Amino acid sequence: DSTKTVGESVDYKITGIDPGAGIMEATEKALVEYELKDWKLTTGSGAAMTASLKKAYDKEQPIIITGWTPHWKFMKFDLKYLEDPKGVYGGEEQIRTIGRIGLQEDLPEAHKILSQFKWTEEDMGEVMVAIQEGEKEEIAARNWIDANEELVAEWTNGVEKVDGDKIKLAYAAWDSEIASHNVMKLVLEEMGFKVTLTQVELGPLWTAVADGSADASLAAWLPITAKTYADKFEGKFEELGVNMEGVKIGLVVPKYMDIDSIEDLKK
Ligand code: PBE
Repeated sequence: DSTKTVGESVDYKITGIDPGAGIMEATEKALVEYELKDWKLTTGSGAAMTASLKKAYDKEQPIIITGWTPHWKFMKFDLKYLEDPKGVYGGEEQIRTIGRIGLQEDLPEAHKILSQFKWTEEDMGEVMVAIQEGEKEEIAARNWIDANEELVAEWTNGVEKVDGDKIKLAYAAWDSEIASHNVMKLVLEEMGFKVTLTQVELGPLWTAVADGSADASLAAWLPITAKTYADKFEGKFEELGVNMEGVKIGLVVPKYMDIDSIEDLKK
């Protein structure tokens, strides 16, 4: 119905993900900064969000989601970021690898691999799309590693194999992090580690790295998205390096929607 405002057409709803995600905090802030008083942000999960997106998209219905890049949704659907003139979502950032204090002494070879881990949006995209198309996470990771031996060799360059040392990686249930952690699990296993992946929300993830109950995570979107956690746990974790450049979060809509900016939500 073209006589409706955007707000009316989506019931003043932005489809969110898990409550601990940095993008949820940023979106609550956006609602205040853009004075979107009648609007609400719903909570759910990454998987529920993409299911809602698919459902709306198939019927060409309006929907506004909390979105991020890299993510397979941009490869499967024609989507666009809403402009953010107030800069609430902060533009491009990085995904960084974080480790617990003491990791270098206790597991120097893992520390080295994690510090050397760096790939691109395209690399991660291949793993994500394979999983989204029904491949098992571990098989998608295996196939990607087999096809990218040179890059993987850079991560393990100068590393000696170990004999069953245990390492625990914490990650969140987002498609981007499911891809990265499954790849790293196999790489560490090839170097002799016994790897446990634990899936938690973002708050518990940072707590686990800070209190040492997890060894590392590849899921630190900084300097903006996870800033609250990085500030809270300052001095209680080590930054091991940037594992991806040029990533981004924001509000995302299908291209068939006739709006371009977060400002347009007020109309
Ligand atoms: N995300 C994906 C995360 C970082 C990676 C955008 C859902 C977050 O909002 O914290």
